[in-house]
Amino acid sequence: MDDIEIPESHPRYESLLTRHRIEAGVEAGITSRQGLIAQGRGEAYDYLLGEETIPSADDAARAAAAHLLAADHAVLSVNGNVAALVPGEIVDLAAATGADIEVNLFNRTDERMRAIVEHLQDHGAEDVKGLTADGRIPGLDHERAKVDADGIGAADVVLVPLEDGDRAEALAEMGKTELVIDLNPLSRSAQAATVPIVDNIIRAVPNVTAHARELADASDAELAQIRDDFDAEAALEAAEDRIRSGGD
Ligand code: PTJ
Repeated sequence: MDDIEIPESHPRYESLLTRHRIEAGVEAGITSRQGLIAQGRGEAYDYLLGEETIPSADDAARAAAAHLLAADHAVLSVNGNVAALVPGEIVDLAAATGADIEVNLFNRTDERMRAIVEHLQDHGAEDVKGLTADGRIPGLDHERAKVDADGIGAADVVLVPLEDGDRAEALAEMGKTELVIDLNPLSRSAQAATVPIVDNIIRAVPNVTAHARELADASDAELAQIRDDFDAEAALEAAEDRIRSGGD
């Protein structure tokens, strides 16, 4: 999945690169065809947000880093879009926070599960969970309910990027702290999150990693303060305002 040559000076560089990665993900059997549609939805919001990390999303990324560092057992959930867009960046975030990585798919097939696990391993992941699937999320009747009992099943903090709303709600009902990355502040997953990061995953994951590295030596009290200071409702409102006003 080599990236094509797009000059960085191109005004739509990031968007073209993203589209190419999703397209290549579909060709490699990693991303579902529905992933193309999901990308289109996300891109429309990104355009309205100004295709940059807005200040409230940066605050959310810092709060997410604090949650990941303070967790007993954090897991980063990876689907077909996440694997195509930010495979190496997810491995870096796992290394910076001590989190596990688990593949969890809406359109789950054994082939896609294995292709994604291998793709992540090619990007440096050592242990990728998701294939055992010996746990279930209560209240969900689709494939996303299948989790590893010692992975998402046992996690206290879960990062769920580009998720559909019902698993996000079910995880929240299980009492897990949910960190969501979604460009749509009105999506059910963003609304259910303890920490909604309204940003493109391409920018958000490296940003959470940068915050985690910066907070690596922070005390428990400092991490707790950052978590407590974050206001999810205010962050969602700030993102919606930005989308509606189309600027600052
Ligand atoms: O790989 P699978 O089988 O697990 O399927 C994954 C998709 C993403 C296809 C599946 O979960 C799905 O259909 O998702 P939805 O319901 O389309 O929701 C995807 C959400 O991700 C939407 O709210 C989009 O706004 C958001 N989104 C899309 N692209 C990005 C994004 N958020 C951040 N960064 C993006 N690049």
